[in-house]
Amino acid sequence: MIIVFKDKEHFKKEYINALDKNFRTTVENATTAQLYASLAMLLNKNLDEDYNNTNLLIKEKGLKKAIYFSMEFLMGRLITNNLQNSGNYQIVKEAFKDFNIDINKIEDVEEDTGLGNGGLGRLAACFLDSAASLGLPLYGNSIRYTKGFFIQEFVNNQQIEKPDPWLDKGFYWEEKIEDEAIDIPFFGYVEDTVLKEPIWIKAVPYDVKIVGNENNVVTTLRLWSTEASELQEFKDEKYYQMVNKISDSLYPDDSTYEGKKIRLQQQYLLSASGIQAAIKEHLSLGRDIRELHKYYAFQINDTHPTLIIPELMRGLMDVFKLGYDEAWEITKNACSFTNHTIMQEALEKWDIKLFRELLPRIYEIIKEMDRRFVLELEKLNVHETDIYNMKLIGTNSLRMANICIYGTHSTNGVAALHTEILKNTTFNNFYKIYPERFNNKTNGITHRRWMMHINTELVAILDKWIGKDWRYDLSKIEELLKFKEDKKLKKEIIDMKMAKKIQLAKRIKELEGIELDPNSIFDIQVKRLHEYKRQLLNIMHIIYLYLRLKKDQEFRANFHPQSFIFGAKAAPSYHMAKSIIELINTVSKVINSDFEVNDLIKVVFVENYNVTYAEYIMTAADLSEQISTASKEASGTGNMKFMLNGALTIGTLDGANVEIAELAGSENEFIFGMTAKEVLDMYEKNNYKPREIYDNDQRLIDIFEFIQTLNKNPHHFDNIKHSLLNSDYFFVLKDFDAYVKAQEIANNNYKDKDNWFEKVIVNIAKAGFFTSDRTIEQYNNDIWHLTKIK
Ligand code: 26Q
Repeated sequence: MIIVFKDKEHFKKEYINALDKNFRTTVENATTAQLYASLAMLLNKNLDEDYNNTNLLIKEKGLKKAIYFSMEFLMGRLITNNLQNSGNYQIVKEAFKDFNIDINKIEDVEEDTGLGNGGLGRLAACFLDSAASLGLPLYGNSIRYTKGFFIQEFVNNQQIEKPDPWLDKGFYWEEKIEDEAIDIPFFGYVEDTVLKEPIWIKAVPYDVKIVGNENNVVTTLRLWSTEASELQEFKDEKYYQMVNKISDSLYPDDSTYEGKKIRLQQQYLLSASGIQAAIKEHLSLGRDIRELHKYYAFQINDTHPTLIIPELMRGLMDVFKLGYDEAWEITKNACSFTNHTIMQEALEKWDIKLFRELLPRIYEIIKEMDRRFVLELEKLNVHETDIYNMKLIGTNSLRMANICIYGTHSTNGVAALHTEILKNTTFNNFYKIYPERFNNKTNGITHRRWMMHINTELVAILDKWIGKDWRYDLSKIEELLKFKEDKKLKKEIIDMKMAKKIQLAKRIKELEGIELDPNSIFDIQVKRLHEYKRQLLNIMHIIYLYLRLKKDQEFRANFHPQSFIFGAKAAPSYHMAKSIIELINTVSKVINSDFEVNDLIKVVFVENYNVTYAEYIMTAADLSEQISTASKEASGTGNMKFMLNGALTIGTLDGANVEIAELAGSENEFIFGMTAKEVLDMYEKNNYKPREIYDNDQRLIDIFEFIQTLNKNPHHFDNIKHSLLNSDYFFVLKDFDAYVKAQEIANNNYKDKDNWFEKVIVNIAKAGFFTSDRTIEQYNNDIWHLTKIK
């Protein structure tokens, strides 16, 4: 176990020295910012030894490394995790107590490292924690965006985006590695496979330490930044602008044409720098380039880093002069691909003209890949429409998913249902030809951050009832099941949930100014705002409830108070998503100030939902809202965090909800609505008539009449109504009745505390499967084949 500091007194001495050295100040006189900065710097420096030893061991033993290429790593704060995993949290906490300082106040100084949009980015962060904690040499590779994901503010109920200059306040966990900078060429033209007169950009790596849990392993997340290159002779204003733009900001999940070129530059920069760094390291250790795939596994997180495939081909052929076939075998063996979406419109495509202008040599290589692929398919007598659909290059665009499936040995989905849909629908044509490439890796979450660090109340209960082994092997949490009927355990779980609800209520009171009753059901939907995730269905049900509570006395008498909590950011150009946020905020104000009902229901939309907010929210839910249109949510990971902390799921059979319901038993969740098969069939038959549903359901008519009263312009929210009546692509109206019924059952069920908390215990006990430690072990066993460091 790494204890960086021998004991409390040792830490205090070093810390007092650090404050003096950094800021010429003392514990008594320092600002919280100085207290935080000195703690972060001191800890970071003290992790060096384990970091160096980890590197040395990997080199000496010649261990294979996996590089996780991802445009996003949504890390949140590092301080707590680094203190906890390094085994120093208790010592430091005690020392601060002696100083009369609340350590939470110091942790609160740290800004979130928000280098991601949502699920995909947070998954990458969980994977780093799990791999390091399992002792697997997995390294993250991404971009050091000067601005993280935007900060959300609400003005007149509407979302406003503010930049997130997260580095400005000081980021103490990174180290710039000047020596390992790499020059990356863009534009230019190709003569005989050689790129002429490109514009050079320097990619400079900053390494962030990733601390394994109490195992002395420290790996890294490498973030590439951009600077002017020494190779670039002509440098004007425009050049410097381009240099800055590339690592300036993270692109929110939308597809406006603005900024497309920059996004492609980011993707190539990330891919080329990572691949070239690996090749350099490989050669510097005296190994043969032909053995690259034996020492590196490159994981492609969604299609955003697709270009590692042609970039690796370019290196092997143009620089190391291997033949095409040999280069192809190495590339395919080294690379593997994870898909995170089945939404057709989200499958990445790049305009040929733009691509060829920016990356002329890479384009040639993809063209050659495509030519050979078509020959292979023709030889296999594949039907010509299938060939057209599978080609890497379509009429106007490059198809990144096709390149990934063809150019790797493994394609995986992120939940069982999702992988089945990939195999049978989305990529069925590829599956028929390469069935052995397709596999499932159901997502996971690191139970250290998402339970141990944020729910010490639950940790104490588990330790007491089943011992501590579950901490290192979360499947052992199932031992709790034997006690599910035990009154004492139930009481402790009830108290834990109450404590977490009170803590969240306090935070919400402070930040949002809204008071919540911790005795009410905490019903929570937090995730990106997307029509397919159906926050709209949630708020429509709330409006229905509101109207009914006001007029139906019997219903009122039987209703258990319920607090509805939302958190979500909408992509800045996603108008419908922004309208839905405005609708929820508007409804929230009406309900919360209506004395006829506000002791029974409250609605809160928390501002700027991010990882740190999530750390308060995930533990405090009674009901976890997972209500996407079946087939649309690839997996979801919030659903797992809620489950592990004792919430019951109200949800559709979508993504990993299917596995949650299978593991915990659907009698212990509130499952409703269309199945994925029904949804996909209905799309195919094209016979859905939302207007008929609307016309025949007075509740829906009343809801939209009410919505018309919310704004002085009755047509203000008409876009929402029109979209539902004219297409309702995500079947909100069709699932409305089933959702209302599921909500009614849940509300009723909550009144029987004994029964509810037995279900809660079953859910906690069955959540072991969802640790990302399990996910990472599976990636390793099936795809990467790394040896553990110890
Ligand atoms: C694409 C083009 C241009 C700009 C941005 C993007 C872009 C950015 C982010 C496209 C997609 C994303 C993020 C996708 C994502 O988060 N997917 C989620 O991944 C989770 C982890 O596997 C799953 O649990 C979720 O179901 C899935 O929605």
